[in-house]
Amino acid sequence: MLPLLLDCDPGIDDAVALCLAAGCPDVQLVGVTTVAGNHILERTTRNARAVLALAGAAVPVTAGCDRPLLRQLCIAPEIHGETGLGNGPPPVSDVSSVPLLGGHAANRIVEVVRSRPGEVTLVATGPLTNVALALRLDPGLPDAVAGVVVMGGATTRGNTTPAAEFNIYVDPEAAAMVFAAPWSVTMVGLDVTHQARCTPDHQRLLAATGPVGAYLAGLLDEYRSGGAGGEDPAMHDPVAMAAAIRPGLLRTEPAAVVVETTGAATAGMTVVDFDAGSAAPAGVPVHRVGTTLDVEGFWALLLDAVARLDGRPPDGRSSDGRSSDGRSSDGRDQRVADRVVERVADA
Ligand SMILES: [Ca+2]
Repeated sequence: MLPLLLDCDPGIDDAVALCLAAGCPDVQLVGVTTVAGNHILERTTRNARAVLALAGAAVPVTAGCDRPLLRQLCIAPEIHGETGLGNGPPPVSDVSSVPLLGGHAANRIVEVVRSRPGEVTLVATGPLTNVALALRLDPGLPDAVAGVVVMGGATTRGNTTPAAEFNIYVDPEAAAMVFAAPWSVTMVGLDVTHQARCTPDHQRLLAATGPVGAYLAGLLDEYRSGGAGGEDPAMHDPVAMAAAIRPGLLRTEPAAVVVETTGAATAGMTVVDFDAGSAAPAGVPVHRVGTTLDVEGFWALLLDAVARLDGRPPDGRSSDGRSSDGRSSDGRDQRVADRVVERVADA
């Protein structure tokens, strides 16, 4: 079992990442911490608990920073909806099955990692405020984690400004601290997450698994019509989660990464130096920057995890070959489903 701690700001794609972790049989989700980002902290915390409740995962949640280290918070309701999970009702109204711990997320990160030295993988899918504070609290944290995977940044172009991706843009100072720390971050940036687009076929397969998949498919409809402007939405946070669970899905290259904090037009830009990756000067951490994703392997992992949460076989079909909503799959669905089954069988 892979012990995994998720720091997140749900957020539609965070919700999918949470379900991926909760449904993956070889992952032990040992904690969830929340940060302000896609929405205000109160919302991201409530949303995390609601998604975990939907998934039937009573993983304790700890709230963290309600604003970036130095800057004003900016949130993204135009992309993630009025509630941070679209504009509709929450997936469950009673979140009491998912405990909300007292204390601060930064302390919780240190506590969980230190409780199992060398074992816990930290995945961050929001602004890096909590993680930066955890590094300040415990400078030895890099030696105590098994790995750290960050959804953030880009090697080419941003999505919030021409230079910056949202998570890094919201709190560039925190991100700069995280990338300057003496650990090797697996950076899952836009260059990789844009390779995993959620097509209508994928959405139909998700919807067919049962209530959890149907809820996520509905959220992805809002993602598609909102921030994605009608295009197939990129699965940012789930790709980072998948890279933590199955590192082989992500091809990476070593690189030095500096986060721009002072540029008038470039604050939050991740300046990725691949040339320095193999010969970085002493004291400059070498990170693993994602370049290519095994897209079909990613979808196989995600659909299998959600199907497990819904108590369904991975392809969403019951034994009579019909989809779980009673309709026969059309040809395209069938082909995607067959590939998913093959991939799951290979895994
Ligand atoms: Ca997020």
